[in-house]
Amino acid sequence: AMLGFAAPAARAADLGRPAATPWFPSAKFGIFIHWGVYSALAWGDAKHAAEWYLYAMNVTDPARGTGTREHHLRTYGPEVNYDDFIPRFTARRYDPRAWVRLFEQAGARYFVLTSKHHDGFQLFDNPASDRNSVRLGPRRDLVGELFHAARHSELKRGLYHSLGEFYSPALGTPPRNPYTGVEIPYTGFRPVTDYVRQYEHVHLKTLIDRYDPDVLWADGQGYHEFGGGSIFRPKVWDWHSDEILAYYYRNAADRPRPKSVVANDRFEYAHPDYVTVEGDNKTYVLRPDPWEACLNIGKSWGYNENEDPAKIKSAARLVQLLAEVVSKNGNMLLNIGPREDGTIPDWMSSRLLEVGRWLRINGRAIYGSAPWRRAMDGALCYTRTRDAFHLIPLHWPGVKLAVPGDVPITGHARVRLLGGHSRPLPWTRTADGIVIDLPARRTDGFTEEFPAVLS
Ligand code: FUL
Repeated sequence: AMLGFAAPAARAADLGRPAATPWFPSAKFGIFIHWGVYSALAWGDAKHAAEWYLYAMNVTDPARGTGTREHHLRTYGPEVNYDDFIPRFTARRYDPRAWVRLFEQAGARYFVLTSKHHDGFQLFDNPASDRNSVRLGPRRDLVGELFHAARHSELKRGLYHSLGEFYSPALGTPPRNPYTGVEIPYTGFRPVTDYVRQYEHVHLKTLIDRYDPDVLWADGQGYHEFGGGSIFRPKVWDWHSDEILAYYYRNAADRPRPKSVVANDRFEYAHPDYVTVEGDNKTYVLRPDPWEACLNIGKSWGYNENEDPAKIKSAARLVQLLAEVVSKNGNMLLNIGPREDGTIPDWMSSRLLEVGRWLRINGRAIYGSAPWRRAMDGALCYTRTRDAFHLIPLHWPGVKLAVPGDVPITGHARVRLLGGHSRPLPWTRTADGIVIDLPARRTDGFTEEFPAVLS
């Protein structure tokens, strides 16, 4: 017989991942930040979020949405190019300490800032390109300042980095004036012959060396040929991400106290640390492995003055989504889009503070929790922690909460409502399950639309 001895699959795949306690699956809630030159244009159309402005202004096919193209022509005229807005991205009132305080008050355990989006503008200096916020526009290291401000906080620090770019001479798709088709400079660009190794890898290695991120959130991996008016062309690019990820993990492992770091699933590397599920109206499913729902308060990731107020989610809705995602073993990465000057609109920060207020009372059922055998029944979610089982009705159920008979409430179990009302609630077993008597009114200070937690 053959004595085959195959190395376990995980060995080949682990790329030297550090042996440190993973923080990511317990963190549950993070803040995503989309900020860049597009924040100065601050405009999205029905089909394009604001951070896609550079692309959207080039769209000529009405079926794909020419709203931004028309808006630009109307507002600025055909001579003004996207890069003319680099000086209007000022970060003038950027207060990274205030951002960190806000994220902490929101109850977030990590953040992920765009170090570069698809427009190719970097929020940090690097040897591969001058198209960045240190050389141009704000003339500040926007990444470094936020990481520095958070250095003593509990927040884990992450970076979103788009591998591909809409238009780049290095990709054979230089930018053109959308209205004349004439080729225009790609401000700050320095010619390279190998986009992946001389440019993208230099960015990522610089980010790892200089900022030591806890999360690397790649994106734009399939968008390397945005140009010529067509996107999502067949993939022709190899990002050699295994090299970068090995470098990233080694950086986290080779130190007196190795730390756990994660990379998302958009590196085109076969063994991501977690899977991302993006956008609204997604059907979330309970998954055994770490995953993350990223979503927006409104519709656009980048700041959009044209945001439809009817599409802005309430704080209660955001908490409902958080509870659902967590009951399904996921994290929620909730996005904000600061203005070009670094201020965060009130309608964003007020919602974050509401989520934080809810988490201060109910976080016991969220942070560090694990899913139960079912995520939810109807509008009732479940989580469990080491010594408690948690029921999370997505909104106030009224005077009685009916619960299926198989939930682990047995014997002399005591059920308490978190927030203000500490007495155990009477419950009885009926033919169909369990019925818990609730106080006549909510005592946790939230309106009926908010989830409640019974532990
Ligand atoms: C997508 C991007 O195209 C969006 O602009 C946004 O950054 C979202 C989180 O990821 O792939």
